[in-house]
Formats: sequence, structure tokens, C-alpha cells
Amino acid sequence: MTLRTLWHLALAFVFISPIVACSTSSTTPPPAPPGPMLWAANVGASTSDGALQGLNFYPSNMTIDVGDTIAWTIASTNPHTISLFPTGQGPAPGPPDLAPHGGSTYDGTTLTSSGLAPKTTVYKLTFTKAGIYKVYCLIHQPEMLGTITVQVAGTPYPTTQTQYQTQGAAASATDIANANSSLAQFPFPSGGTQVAAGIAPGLVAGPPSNSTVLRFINGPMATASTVTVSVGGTVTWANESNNEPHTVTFGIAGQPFPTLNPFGPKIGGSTYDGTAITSSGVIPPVPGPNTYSLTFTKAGTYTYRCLIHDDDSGMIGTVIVQ
Ligand SMILES: [Cu+2]
Repeated sequence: MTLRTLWHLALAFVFISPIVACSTSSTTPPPAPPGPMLWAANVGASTSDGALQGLNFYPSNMTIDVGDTIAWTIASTNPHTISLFPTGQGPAPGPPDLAPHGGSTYDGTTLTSSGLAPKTTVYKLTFTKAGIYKVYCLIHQPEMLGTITVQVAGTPYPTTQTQYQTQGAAASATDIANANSSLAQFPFPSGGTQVAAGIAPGLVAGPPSNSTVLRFINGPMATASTVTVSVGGTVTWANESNNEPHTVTFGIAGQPFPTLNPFGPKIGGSTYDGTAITSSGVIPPVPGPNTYSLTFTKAGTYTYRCLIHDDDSGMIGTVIVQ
């Protein structure tokens, strides 16, 4: 949670607490229900370096009243969406819709979405009709799914904001720990020429996990991001996650890394000598094909990136050709 979010939360409590205090101290007539509440939740979780990620809403289930607002904060280096569909509908197959939709209220009748939201984004939505609603991250569904139960205004709340924060913190810590544990599943010879482009609990077999590692690794640890080959050697990358697409993208040696569409097509052939941009294009998690190979024909030290996870999450690797 960012400082800014904490500040917003603090403000919310300052304004809401006196109303509750006054209403509970009165005698007759019965206390009026407190005014609309502002609730807070986190979206995603990550270590500060972006290597280990939790993919969920924290907490994932909340019960509020009509008129209340939820402020979701993107708490990970990995971007997400906060998306609600008309009741009875859900995400369509195919690439995720990353555009924002709808306004600041939701009543179960209109597609309402934050669109692609990077870290520290705060997305607020006021719920105006009682019902049970699903909230999706369109990038990480089906595993990233929450439920918002909206009660009739004035109904007592089953859970406090403090309890939600405790639940969310526990769930995100579990997901980060599971991401860390998945490193031990590295399926190739450690230090060899096979590199995992991302890894997750269950690997590509799935089902999609709420944890993932955004790193190129050639051994069972997040820091093993360098691979060494001889001239003429071939490196093969495999997306070993069940929940994140990745790319393996080389720029031109000695030049600034180019700006490229993260979801653009494959560039170049099966060899690399540092003189031309060469990219796998998107390597999907499932159903694949989830591998990409390059043969290195000139000595040098080459860095490469996942175009989807390089900036904030630091998914960058090195190939040393000697
Ligand atoms: Cu990636």
C-alpha cells in the first residue's frame, strides 16, 4: 500500500469515525445508520523488485452496503484491471479488453472497468444497487476473481475495514510465499542453456495460480538471470508459468533499448549477433507453444527483456557469449 493510499484511508476514518461515535452514544430514537462508507482493498501484491507477484484482490470478498464506495489500489509492480460486467456476463475469450469503461458508479447493468491500471492507481467505484457482483482482473482471469456483496443500505457490516486489511495482508503474504516456493520447481539442468521465462506454482500445467515469478531464470532462484554459452551455442527459453505471457526481446547491442509493442509479433530469425532487433513475440503460458530458441553467432554480453514486464517488474536477463 502506498503512502498516498494510507493518507486517503486516514482521511476516510477521520470523516467517518465521528458519525459512528455520535450515533452509538445517542439514547432514543434508535441510532441512524452511519453514512456511506469508503472501503479500501489492494489489487495484486509484489516484492519491491517485482520478481515475486501475488495475483488477486486482497481481500477478494467484501460485503458492503448500497451507497458505499470501494477504493482499490494497485499494490504490485504488475498492472491489473478492476472490471465488473453486467450481471450474468463475464469476460469474453481472447485478448483482454484493456480500455476503461463506465463511470464512478456500478449497479450491475453496465460494463465498468478501470482499464489497464499500473502500480499506485486508485480506482473508486460506488455501488448503487443491492446484489452479488463479480470483480475480475481481465489480464489474470480466471484466477484473479473477487466477489462484492452489496446489502441494502443500513444493513450492519459483517467485517470491519481492519479485518479486511488483516485478511488481505495474510492472503497476499501466502501468494508471495508460494511464488517464492515455485522457484524450486525449475525443470531444467541448473546453469544450463534452458531458461525459464517466468515460473509459477504448477508450471504451465496449471490451473492458473494466484502466484507468479517475473524473472528469466536458469536455476531455482530469482537472481539466476544470466546464461553463458559458447559462440554457436543455442539458448532455449520456456514460459514455465500458467498465468503470464512473456517475451524474449533483444535490442541492438550498444544502443538504447527500442520502444516496441509488448504484444507485437515475432521479429527476426533463429540467430542473433547483436546487430538487429530480435524478439520472440508473445510466449503464452497455456496452451503454448511456450518455447523460443536463439543461436548466438558472435561473442559479447547481451541483455534482453520481457517487453511486458521489464519496466516496473524488472524482468531483464543477460546472455554471455564467449
Ligand atoms: Cu514477462
